[in-house]
Amino acid sequence: MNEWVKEIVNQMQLNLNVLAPLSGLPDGAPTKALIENSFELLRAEDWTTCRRCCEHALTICWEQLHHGEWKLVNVAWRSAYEMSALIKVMCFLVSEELREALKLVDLALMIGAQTFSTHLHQLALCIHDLLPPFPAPRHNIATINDNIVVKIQHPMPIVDCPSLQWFHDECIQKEQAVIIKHLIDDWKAMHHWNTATYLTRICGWRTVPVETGRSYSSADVGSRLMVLGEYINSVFDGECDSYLAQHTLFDQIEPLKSDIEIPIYCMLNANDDDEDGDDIRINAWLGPEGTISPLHVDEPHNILCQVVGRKYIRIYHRKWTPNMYPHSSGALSNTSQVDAENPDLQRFPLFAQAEYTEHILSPGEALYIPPMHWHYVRALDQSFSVSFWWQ
Ligand SMILES: O=C(O)CCC(=O)C(=O)O
Repeated sequence: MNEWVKEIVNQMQLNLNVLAPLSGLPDGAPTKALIENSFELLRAEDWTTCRRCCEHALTICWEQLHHGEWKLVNVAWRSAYEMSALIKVMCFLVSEELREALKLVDLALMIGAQTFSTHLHQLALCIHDLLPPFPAPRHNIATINDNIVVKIQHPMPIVDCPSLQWFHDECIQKEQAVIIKHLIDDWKAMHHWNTATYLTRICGWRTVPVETGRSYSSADVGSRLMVLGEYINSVFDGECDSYLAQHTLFDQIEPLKSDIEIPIYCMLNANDDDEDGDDIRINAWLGPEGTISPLHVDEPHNILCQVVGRKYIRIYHRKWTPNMYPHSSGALSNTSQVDAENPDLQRFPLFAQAEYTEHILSPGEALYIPPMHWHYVRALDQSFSVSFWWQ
């Protein structure tokens, strides 16, 4: 293990601009000096002092990153967090604290500035391999609730993997939500993601954020970090009360990314400079039966692919926005106050006039949602979906 540490320290040293991203830190902030010191102490193999020094830097960065709006945070704090975390990971490795090291690698991947993501991904893979197999749940296969029957009155159009031209003309241009069959038949995920042991073998010891509460717009919403294997086991065992929702899991856990493929349709209308698909945001949605994503809109185009379990979905065209009663506050201004399946028509009378289409999205199906179209989603089973957002 010390060999890896040496190798990574050498790589960091070789990267001459390593400290350059930190130049954006405010003048007088002690963080840059703390990180420089930690790096010197790391090279000198003075692990105890190094650890104290980078912990101090990490605490300062964490505080800076957790006040105010995330998108307004100075990116130099994310670089500083990533750098201090990487140094502390080295200290953990030297003392063989593997789980602590892996958790910090994950935090750095999630909130760092991605200057060292190659190192972090490599570390995550190696550390995960060194840890013992993740304990298996009682139920290895995802459960389908045969007893749930939802009557569909306003079906969505369904197409069978159309040509790019057809998709462009009929869906993108005409802003038509549509169910696409056979788009994801070849994904490895279709064969593997309904077993807990497969998922935990690849990423059981990783750390992820999960949402708690009835839905993200309810008063009891919260979030916490969880070991992914514990989360997966709680879902498969039917004991889960949270939702791994809208998380860029595949940027964090690379081995899972090779189980999916970016749908070809995401090329259409995409930014012309985006040859490698970097501007496509891929989100994971993994959770128990009953998760609810309240009626809301997103700005990007979206293809929501269903891998495991079924979801009841409703779509309202964006022309119905005046009937949707969005929340007035900033973060929820894209979300309706109306409970789509049980609307309070006394409070929200115009909602009754809005027309919708609906579908039970089943494994292997994908749904195209045009920009700013209202969508409501309720999981009927334990479920794993992947969404692709592009502008
Ligand atoms: O699957 C869900 O719960 C919500 C999906 C969604 O809202 C989206 O992909 O934008």
